[in-house]
Amino acid sequence: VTIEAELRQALARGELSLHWQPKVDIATWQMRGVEALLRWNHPELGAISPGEFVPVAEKSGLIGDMGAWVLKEACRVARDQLPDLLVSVNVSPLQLMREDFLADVEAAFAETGLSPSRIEMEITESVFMDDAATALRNLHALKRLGVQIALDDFGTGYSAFQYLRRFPFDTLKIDRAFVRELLTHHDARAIVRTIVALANTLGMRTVAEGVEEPAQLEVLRQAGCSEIQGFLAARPLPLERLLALMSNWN
Ligand code: G
Ligand code: G
Ligand code: MN
Ligand code: NA
Repeated sequence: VTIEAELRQALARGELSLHWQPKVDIATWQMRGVEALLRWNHPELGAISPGEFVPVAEKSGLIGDMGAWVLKEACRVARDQLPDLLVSVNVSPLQLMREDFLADVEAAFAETGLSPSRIEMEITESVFMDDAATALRNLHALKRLGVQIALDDFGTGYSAFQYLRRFPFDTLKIDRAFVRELLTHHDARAIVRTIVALANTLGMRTVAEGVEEPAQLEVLRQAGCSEIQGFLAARPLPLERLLALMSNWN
């Protein structure tokens, strides 16, 4: 049996779940939001990482149904359990380009009654590589609905400042590759400072990913970064553990 066939059944069998990782305001240490991260617990193979199965879902077209499930689940949790947090979901470029994408998004909001402004979609800059016109059309449609849009993994891949001019992203997520080298490499520190200054000038929130050490936090604070996400604040957690963490956060 292929991983693709297994994945097709996983959705139906309820083997997929979401973990939640907090985003924390650097100035106040308040929790501002959470990122939903997909997990697959296979009955025999155990945990399979999204880095492995998301590409399979993309190739097989299953990304449409999988993404729709993630969004609906995130909307339900945002509505019922996380009323004060912005809830972020990852949207793959291939998912965003699908013909049924906008209908699925509208259905999730209609069925849950959640305001679209409660949801942020994290999209990587590779979305502009194949069919930039369709990508832009769908991004603008999301924005008109009131969904917030984050540019994920910024600074890696085919990164170009040009992308920041093509669409008014609400949030810029600084890739953890830069954060990892923040204390050891002057160039990483200079790049992060410049990215944050640019984002602030353009009116975008900045979220630094992969923050593990207090000293990294301090550099980010001095750079003017607004939020961090990373093991220093919290790991991605099952919902019950996130709620427990929230109940004695501050
Ligand atoms: O949580 P983890 O570090 O294992 O995530 C690995 C990668 O999988 C990350 O790049 C993350 O963006 C991606 N990912 C996690 N959840 C989802 C999801 O629901 N949809 C998509 N398309 N990608 C996801
Ligand atoms: O590509 P994306 O940013 O969506 O991926 C998020 C992934 O980063 C999650 O799979 C999560 O497990 C991982 N992650 C989150 N915080 C940290 C951290 O502080 N250190 C490391 N090494 N990984 C992290
Ligand atoms: Mn992400
Ligand atoms: Na990211």
